Amino acid sequence: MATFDLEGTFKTHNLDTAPPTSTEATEEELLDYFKTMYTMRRMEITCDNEYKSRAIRGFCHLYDGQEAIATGINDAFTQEDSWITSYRCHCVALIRGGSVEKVLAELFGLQNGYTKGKGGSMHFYNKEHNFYGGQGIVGAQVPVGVGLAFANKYKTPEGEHMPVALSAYGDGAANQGQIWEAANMAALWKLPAIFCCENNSYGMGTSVERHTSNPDGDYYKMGNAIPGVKIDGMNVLSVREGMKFVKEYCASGNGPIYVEMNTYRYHGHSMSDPGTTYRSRDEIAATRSARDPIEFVKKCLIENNMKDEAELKEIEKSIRKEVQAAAKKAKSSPIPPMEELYNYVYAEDGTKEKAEKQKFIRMPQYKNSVQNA
Ligand SMILES: Cc1ncc(C[n+]2csc(CCOP(=O)(O)OP(=O)(O)O)c2C)c(N)n1
Ligand SMILES: [Mg+2]
Repeated sequence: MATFDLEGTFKTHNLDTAPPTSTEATEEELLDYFKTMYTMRRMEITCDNEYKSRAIRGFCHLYDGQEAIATGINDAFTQEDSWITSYRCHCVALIRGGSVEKVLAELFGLQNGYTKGKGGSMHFYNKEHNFYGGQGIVGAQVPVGVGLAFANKYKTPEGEHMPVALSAYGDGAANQGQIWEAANMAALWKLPAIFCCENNSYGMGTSVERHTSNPDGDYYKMGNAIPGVKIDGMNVLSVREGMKFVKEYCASGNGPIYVEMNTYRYHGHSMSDPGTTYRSRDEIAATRSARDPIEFVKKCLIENNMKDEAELKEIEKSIRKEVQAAAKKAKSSPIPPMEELYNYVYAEDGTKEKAEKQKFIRMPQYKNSVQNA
């Protein structure tokens, strides 16, 4: 066990209390964060390679650089808490009941995938772990997340702690009207809703300096009357402690809260963006060397004599092998059968797994469309 200083890693808005200025973490916890984040990193790098070899097609948005956010939130949450995010969702899918094999099989469009090969990169979903995706439309997940917060409040007896509902969105999405409308409703009804902006400094190809009228961003203040917390999203311990604080605030009936995670994305916006036309290679390299979330945890382990450099290298080596093996196994999955097209389209009564058959499915060529008279 060691103590870690969190001074300066939080800012608050409209709050009388704040997350703690230090925390403790055990070797086991830190090692677990390191392994989780390194697995995420390798999984995303594998996606990059598989995309370039055309085994993965379509849209594909990678999360490398942002791993501490999903990891820290997950540690502060239980499976009862709801979580919904944007298209940049592979690593949340992994941590909410997934496996590298299931995530990659989904990206390959195969039957053993997380969503049986039908969702692809942007549409992961896992009801059992209260993970609701994965949305391709910028900002659209936020009102849905407020609906989840409504459900959590509705189902919890008055006065008891509620599960919270987190909607993650980007800095580019943050100025959308639908977020404000949803936040207003959440505040009026005191819903346990967390508006979590993952500020990675860029919208698609536009920096925060260009896309927001507030040059500092200050996304944690955007709820105006709604309180907010800014968290160092590259420090998994800050994310964990900040989100424990935020969760307690919302779960105990105080209403919604805004969170801004300060982070960075290493890859371009998606696989079709090299990511270097609107920012410099030096900026990316400088972030990697000064703020990398995985290097941060490694440093915590080494400086507290919990693990040495060589031991961590060995762990990295074995994770690389595991991810490679998972990719191989994912590729051996069968392709989804034609019938899979009809499943989960319309639910019969909300309880049955198998949905009713759709009467007509329009395929790209009309003559190939499917009739189910
Ligand atoms: C309503 C809508 N407008 C535009 C797009 C195209 N688009 C996809 S992602 C994106 C940028 C979003 O940036 P940000 O919210 O910062 O998220 P990040 O990709 O950085 O995680 C845009 C404009 C879309 N998918 N939906
Ligand atoms: Mg962004």
